[in-house]
Amino acid sequence: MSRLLKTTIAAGLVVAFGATIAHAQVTPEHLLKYRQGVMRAVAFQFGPLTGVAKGEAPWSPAMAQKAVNLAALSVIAGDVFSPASKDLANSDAKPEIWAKPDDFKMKMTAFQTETSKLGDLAKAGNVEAIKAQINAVGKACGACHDDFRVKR
Ligand code: ASC
Repeated sequence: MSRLLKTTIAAGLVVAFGATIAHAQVTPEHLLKYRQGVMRAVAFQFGPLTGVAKGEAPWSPAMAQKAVNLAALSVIAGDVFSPASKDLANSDAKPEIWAKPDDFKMKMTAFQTETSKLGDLAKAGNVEAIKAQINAVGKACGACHDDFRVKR
């Protein structure tokens, strides 16, 4: 296949796919799945890290990757509570998220700040400092859940 043809096909795919996304209707159900998927991804990074903090699992390159992933996911977590998603059924998100946006933003920002610190520490590799920071992240998770997630 010629290079020009390949480029043309690739450009066509980009246009077609882009148009699909642009025109796809984002339903409340999509927003809920997005939110729950992102929060689940957060939990699947953080869960194993809590094992390190408790001394039940060794620090490792895979754990360092989870810490870095978590820092990136925390940024995305800031994008999954848009007002367009506030009236979803079957959600553990409390209405206070949208009724007290400044409080919520403060807690979300704290979560992002703590995970960012953890990501930086993970790259540096001081395990005692990492363990302490994993606990700091857990506190930030819990502080937000206390006020803004339905108890379960
Ligand atoms: C987790 C998880 C949470 C937090 C929270 C920390 O692993 O799923 O929701 O930690 O329990 O306080």
